[in-house]
Amino acid sequence: MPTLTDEQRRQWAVDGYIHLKGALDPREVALYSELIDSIRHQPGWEPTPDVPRGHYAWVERNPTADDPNSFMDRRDIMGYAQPFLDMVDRPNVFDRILELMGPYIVLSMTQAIVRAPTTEFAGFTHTDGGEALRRIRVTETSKPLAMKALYLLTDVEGTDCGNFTVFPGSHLRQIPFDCDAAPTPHTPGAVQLGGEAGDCYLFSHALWHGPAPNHSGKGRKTLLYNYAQMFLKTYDFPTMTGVMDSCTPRQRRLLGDLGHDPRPGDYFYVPDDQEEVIYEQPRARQAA
Ligand SMILES: O=C(O)CCC(=O)C(=O)O
Repeated sequence: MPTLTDEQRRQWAVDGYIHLKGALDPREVALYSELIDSIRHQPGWEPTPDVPRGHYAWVERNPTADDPNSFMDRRDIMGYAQPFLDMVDRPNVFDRILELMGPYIVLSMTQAIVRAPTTEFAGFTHTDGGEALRRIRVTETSKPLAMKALYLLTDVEGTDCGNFTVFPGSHLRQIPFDCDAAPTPHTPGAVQLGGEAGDCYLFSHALWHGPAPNHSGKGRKTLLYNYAQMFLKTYDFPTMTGVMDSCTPRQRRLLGDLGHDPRPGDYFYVPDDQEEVIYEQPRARQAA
């Protein structure tokens, strides 16, 4: 069953992202926001000065954990609380992801980010997936290699408020750059998106995007769930631990459990029951 409107399909193809309004209700926004505040006090993976850009190190607690508006970038969040796991295949968003990506996918990473209000952060933009994936661009009729769902947990009004910033169409047309001169949230063509707490943006890995500076006076909170075609290596698998027992069969599959011991061919050729598991349908044999 199609879950995207014609306009959303157009926006995905032409702009490389879709804005879903009201994906979370106010009660959920409050719940996830409080959970983000609480995980700051617990150990986990965060960027630290001693690891290269894009890498994460184990920290015992966020350095400014007592200030919920301060910067945090925590990875692999599913183990902290069941609601983070529930979000993996949340129907009103995951249905759309399935429509865009098809059923042969895995969950590649989870992340909670707070962009602190500060004059010291200029924002940045990038494509996802590091140095190699940036050089690979699919056509507009192709399924995406990877994509993210970004959930806003705070309202973002105006510009330079930590806005999620995009260069519409850049998923199809590479922006020429060198490492010293990547486009910024103020480069011509950048669009600093506004939105309300509870909205979700779906965007392609190949879209130039990133956070704008935040001069709003309050922290901008987001949750991110990244999905990839199964044959791609995932960001978080080596650290995804301890949650399998709380998962539904579909969530287990999305976390990389193929239902058998590892063997050559895994992830490139999918298990026979992949579509039944991912679409949560009864197996054809059982139904017959
Ligand atoms: O908006 C943000 O804070 C960063 C989101 C982002 O750049 C990403 O998910 O790659």
